[in-house]
Amino acid sequence: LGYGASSEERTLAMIKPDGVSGNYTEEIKTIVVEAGFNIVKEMLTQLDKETASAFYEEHSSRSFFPHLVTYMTSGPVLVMVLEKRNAVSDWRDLIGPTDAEKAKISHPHSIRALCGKNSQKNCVHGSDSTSSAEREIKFFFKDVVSGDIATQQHDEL
Ligand code: RTP
Ligand code: MG
Repeated sequence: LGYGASSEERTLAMIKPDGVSGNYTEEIKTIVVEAGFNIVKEMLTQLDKETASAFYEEHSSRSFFPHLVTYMTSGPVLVMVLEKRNAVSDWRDLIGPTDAEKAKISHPHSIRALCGKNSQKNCVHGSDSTSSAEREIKFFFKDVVSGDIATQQHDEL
């Protein structure tokens, strides 16, 4: 594939506070690279309430939302932009279902089975669609777009 190949896709991945504090970062990054993803960007950061609430705003009316914000602000997270063909759906497949307890049974080789605990503490995030990926990548990395590299360089001129 050539420079700026349009078949490459990007997604937003995050190692959540339980994943970082549980020392799963290196193991997860090894899985990421062995699955063929290129880690385009990464950032270790502590989310505040406003940022976590804005990131998950689609869930703001759900009963679990306050717990989600408390969880996501409980410690540092590692945010990554991952790139490969079919990055969005391949990363969702690799992390497994939302409920880590169920993942341990139905998807025992998934990342959530490895380091998640339950339906809330599930150690990793993945964009659920290409449009979510575009929004979430811009949310954390204003200088990275999900389009090809040539377009980015053009925009930066
Ligand atoms: P994510 O957005 O973090 O990748 O997770 P997801 O798509 O698999 O699940 P989603 O429905 O988007 O939920 C976002 C996060 O909210 C927490 N959650 N808690 N019943 C509960 O207590 C509950 N349900 C969801 C989880 O941390 C989930 O990943
Ligand atoms: Mg989601």
